[in-house]
Amino acid sequence: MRTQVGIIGAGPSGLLLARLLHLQGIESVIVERQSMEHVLGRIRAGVLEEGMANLLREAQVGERMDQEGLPHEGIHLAFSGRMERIDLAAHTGGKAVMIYGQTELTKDLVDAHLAAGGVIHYESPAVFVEDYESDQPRIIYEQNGQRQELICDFVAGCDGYHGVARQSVPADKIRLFEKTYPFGWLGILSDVPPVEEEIIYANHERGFALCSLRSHTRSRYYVQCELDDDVANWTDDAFWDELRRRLPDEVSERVTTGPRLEMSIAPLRSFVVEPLRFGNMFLAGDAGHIVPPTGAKGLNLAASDIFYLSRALIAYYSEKRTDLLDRYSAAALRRVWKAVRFSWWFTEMMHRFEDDPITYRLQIAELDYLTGSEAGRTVMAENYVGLPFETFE
Ligand code: FAS
Ligand code: PHB
Repeated sequence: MRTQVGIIGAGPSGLLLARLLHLQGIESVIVERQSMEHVLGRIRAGVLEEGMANLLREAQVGERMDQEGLPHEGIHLAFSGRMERIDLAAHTGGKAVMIYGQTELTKDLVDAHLAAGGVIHYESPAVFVEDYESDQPRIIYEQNGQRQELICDFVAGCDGYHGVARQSVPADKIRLFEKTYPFGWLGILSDVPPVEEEIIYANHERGFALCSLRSHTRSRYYVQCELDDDVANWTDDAFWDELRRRLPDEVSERVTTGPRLEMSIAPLRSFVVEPLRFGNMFLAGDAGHIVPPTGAKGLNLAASDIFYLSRALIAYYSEKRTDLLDRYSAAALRRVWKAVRFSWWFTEMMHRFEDDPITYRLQIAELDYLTGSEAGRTVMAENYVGLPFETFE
């Protein structure tokens, strides 16, 4: 089989790229390891920066988000028994974030792409990318137990942290930067009204907690947990009790509890690949970088990668330009590293580090300074709403 752009992975990165290319008449084929049900069953991100929201509108899949999504102009930082609101809009000239689940936007992208005749091969894992340095790179994948070959002009590795695109590159041609954290996040999804209209990030001596939401009737909460913890160790009541212990009293007493729809543990890591281009193969999204979810940046970095990569491929097919393809990796990584830094800084400031009492005092001092300073609030706000995409045309 042959196509213009072969895409590995039908997560947000791969689907958004396929959609943006399709609207410009550029053909693509997506191969996805999992079933559609498995991909659509993932409970992940919930906070969209304006850049992502605008790309979804450009991809003509923003309608349900604009109807059902919740624009948020502030977040709360809870520490030392108190709550401080960061007015995102006031400190960024009116910017906000959109609360709309990754599950939902993935559904919107799949529905639109398939309705437009897009080709997505589910349960068809890529096993290797061959000849990515040539002008006819090939994705070797399996379908119904048979080896298949997809010949392309370009390959987009949108296959996440565990994907094969990156693993098709020899170790001496690629640099990996990784930092792991000694804790994870235990998350619950429950059909209960959120405790607060806006997101709360809580630093507590018992550990970090996060109060988020998917709608006015569906909440998403997290508590920091040990890396070797297990969901089986937690009853719903145990989760709610621990969450409430980590929140200021005036918040804790307002928490509405209920049964889990889902409970899972996510590890925290920072991970960056350099470069993001190898001949005619490009890495985008989690295939190229992972950030701890503290800053809500992971999905939003996939958006900026796809912003740059879609424009580069469109410029190639419409004007035979290769300059944007040449600029992709550096442009994407400049924004990635700034988001990795912010996510690292926010994670270090909000989480409990074992037996290190001075760190807790330093964290409280930083939070007290940051929320007491216009400059500090601006730093938090402009990073949280998302740094701008650079001009790329
Ligand atoms: P994805 O991992 O979503 O998609 C990659 C796809 O490639 C998958 O469908 C996979 O099955 C497929 N694939 C892998 N190997 C393959 C192969 N060999 N062949 C074919 N297909 C293959 N980000 C935020 O911004 N905010 C958050 O709040 C947030 N919370 C998160 C919570 C959790 C538990 C996790 C795990 C992540 C969270 N993230 C969050 C980050 C997350 O949303 C990612 O950034 C986002 O899914 C990135 O999208 P993709 O790059 O498409 O990667
Ligand atoms: C979520 O709603 O899942 C969420 C919100 C903010 C974060 C991380 C996750 O920083």
